[in-house]
Amino acid sequence: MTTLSPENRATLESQAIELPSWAFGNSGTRFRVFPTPGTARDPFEKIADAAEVNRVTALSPTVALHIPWDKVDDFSVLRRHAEDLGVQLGTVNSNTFQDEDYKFGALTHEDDRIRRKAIDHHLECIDVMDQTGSRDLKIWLAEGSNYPGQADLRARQDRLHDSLTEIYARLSDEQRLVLEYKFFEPAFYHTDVPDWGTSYVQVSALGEKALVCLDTGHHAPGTNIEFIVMQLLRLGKLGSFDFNSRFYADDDLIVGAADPFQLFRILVEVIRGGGLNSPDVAFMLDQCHNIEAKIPGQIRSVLNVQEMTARALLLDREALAAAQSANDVLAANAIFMDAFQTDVRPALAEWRESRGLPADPMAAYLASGYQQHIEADRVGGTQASWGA
Ligand code: PSV
Ligand code: MN
Repeated sequence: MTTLSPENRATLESQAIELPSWAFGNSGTRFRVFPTPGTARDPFEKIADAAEVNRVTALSPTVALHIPWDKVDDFSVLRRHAEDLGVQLGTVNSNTFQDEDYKFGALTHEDDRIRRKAIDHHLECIDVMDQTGSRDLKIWLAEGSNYPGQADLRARQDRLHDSLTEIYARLSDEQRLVLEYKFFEPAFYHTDVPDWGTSYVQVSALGEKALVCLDTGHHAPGTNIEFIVMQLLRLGKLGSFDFNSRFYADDDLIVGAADPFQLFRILVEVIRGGGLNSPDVAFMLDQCHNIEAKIPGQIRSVLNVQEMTARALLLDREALAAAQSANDVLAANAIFMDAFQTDVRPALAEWRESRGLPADPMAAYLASGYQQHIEADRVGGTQASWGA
C-alpha cells in the first residue's frame, strides 16, 4: 500500500476547500429545477448542511455566500450560527444576473442609473463582508452581447474599469476582490470578461488586492487549464478557484468526475507554483447537484480534491526535473503518470482514522441519520433554489 509521508500528511491536514451555500439548494437547468426531500430552506439550514460535510471530512471549514440568495436580517447571527457548527462564513458572491435592470449589462451598462445600482450592490456585498468577517468578494458578470454590432466592446471595458475602481476603493486592507471570467453564457456572442487575460488586465489596473478567479468550467473545450494556473501563479494573480467539472459547457458537475486527470494536472501546477495551502489562493467549489443528493455530492467533491492532491504530492519532482532536463520525453511522462495512477484511497482512509475521522466519510454520513432527520424535519416552507 502507498503510504503518505509525514510531510505530505501535514500538507493534506491544512487543506481547506470552501463550499458554496447554493450547492445545498435545489438546482437544475433551464428546463427544470428538481426539488429533493430535505433541501435547506434558508441560509441557516444551508450552513448546517455544509457543516455536516466538514464534520465527516475536516476539509471544508468555510462556506461561501451568494447575495441576495443568502440575505438575512442580521449577518452577525448567521455568523454565530456557523461558528457554533464549527465553520465560518467565507467568500461573498455578488449577483447581477437576475434583475430585470441588468438585461443589457450591470457594471458595463451605458445607463448611469443601472451602473450605479450594480456598483451599489457590490458595496452592499462589502458591507456584508464586514459583518461576516469574509475576506473575498467574488464578482462574476453575466454581461455581454448576443449579436455582432450589438454593443460597443471597447466602451464596455472602459465602464467596467470605472465600476471596478469604485468597488475596489471600498475594500478594507484585509479584503480582496476576485474577478471571475467565463467565455460564454448567458451572453452568446461576447462576454465582457471572457478569459483570464481580460480578468488579469482589469484586476491589475486596480491593485494588489484584486486577483483573478479561475472557474474550471469556464473555458472552451480543450483549453489547457493547468497552463493558465501556472501563469497566474507565476504572475502572483491567482486569487481563487471555483472547482467543478464539465463534459460540454459550464456543467457544474462534481469536481474530478468528468476528468480526474485534468484535476490532477491542475493540482500539480498548484503545488509547483506554491499555491497549495497558500493564504493567497482560495479553493472553492462552485457546483450544483441537480439530480444527486446534495450533501453526499459535496462530500464526494471535497474527497476528490483531497485524493488528487495526495496523488499530486506523490509526484517525484526530482526525478521529473532530471528527465525534463535530459529531454527524456517518455521517462518524464512515465514519472508523471506514475503519480496519477497511484491509488491513495487506502492510505487516506488509514490516515483519517488516525486523526479520529471516519475512514469513509461518505459511509459515515449515510449512517449518521442526518439525511433522514432533515427529510422528516424540513416540511413546509419553500426550499432554497438557484434563483428559480
Ligand atoms: C457563473 O457561471 C458562476 O460560475 C459564478 O461563479 C456564479 O456566481 C455561479 O456560477 C452561480 O452558480
Ligand atoms: Mn463560478
